[in-house]
Amino acid sequence: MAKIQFYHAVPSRGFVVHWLLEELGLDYELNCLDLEAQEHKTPEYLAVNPLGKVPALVHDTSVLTETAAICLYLAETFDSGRLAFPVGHADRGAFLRWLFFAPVTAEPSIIMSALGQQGAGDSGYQPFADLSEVTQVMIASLSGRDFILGDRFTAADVMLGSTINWGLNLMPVLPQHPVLVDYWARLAQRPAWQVVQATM
Ligand SMILES: N[C@@H](CCC(=O)N[C@@H](CS)C(=O)NCC(=O)O)C(=O)O
Repeated sequence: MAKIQFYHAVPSRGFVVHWLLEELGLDYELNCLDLEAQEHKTPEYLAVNPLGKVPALVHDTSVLTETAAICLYLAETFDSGRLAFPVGHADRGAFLRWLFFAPVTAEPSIIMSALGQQGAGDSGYQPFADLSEVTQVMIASLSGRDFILGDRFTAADVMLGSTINWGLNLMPVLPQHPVLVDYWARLAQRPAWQVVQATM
């Protein structure tokens, strides 16, 4: 079986996938692209991701882009019983909800806010919520629990925690609310994250 090929760049959302690869203890080939040098726009890389964006992952016959899709694929393929909830499990719906909430709803909200931009405004077409609403939902959902699904760490925490770290520390538009700060502090202690952090 061919080694997993992971296409990454520093800094980028590739950190999320890198973290999960380390959590899973997988053997993978790290292809770190230099975005400044436009290595993500070469014909070789565009054959992997025609959008020329990272992260991407190739495993056997599967070519994946989209951070959350890669996380779901890795967690389910390599350790469904630990970092993901399998089909039929009572918590699978909540797991999927939070795995996708991070990149689909929280991340655009954080970016738009950091750039001082309005989305589609009150048109009803904006596919994500305002930052204040997103923040309230995350605080309410994380209150009184160690991880987003309770006491069990999963790939949803890798995705959501990375987004919260981004909004607290890298593009700091989220409030330094103790629930968010403590959640990220808890996640940042994980040995797998520390491996990734050492590459930053
Ligand atoms: N929706 C994609 C977004 C990927 C993305 O925008 N990646 C950025 C780095 S964080 C990128 O490759 N930017 C380089 C470019 O667009 O030229 C995902 O979730 O993986």
